[in-house]
Amino acid sequence: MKKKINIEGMTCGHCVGRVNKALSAIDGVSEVDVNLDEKMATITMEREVSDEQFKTEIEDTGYKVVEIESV
Ligand SMILES: [Cu+2]
Repeated sequence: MKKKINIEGMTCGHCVGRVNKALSAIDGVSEVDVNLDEKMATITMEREVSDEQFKTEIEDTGYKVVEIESV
């Protein structure tokens, strides 16, 4: 299972690191790839994680979720 999350507000490698760390810490997430240029996080999950949980984690870290897409 994969999800792509469009995130607003990341400006540098430090932001990417923070988002990556927050997403990786979610139970059920097995792989995270954050692309700064595309403003996109690609998440691989070993079980279903709700969009709401991703949204909460990202916004608590200080960034904004624009869209979450299951792929
Ligand atoms: Cu930054």
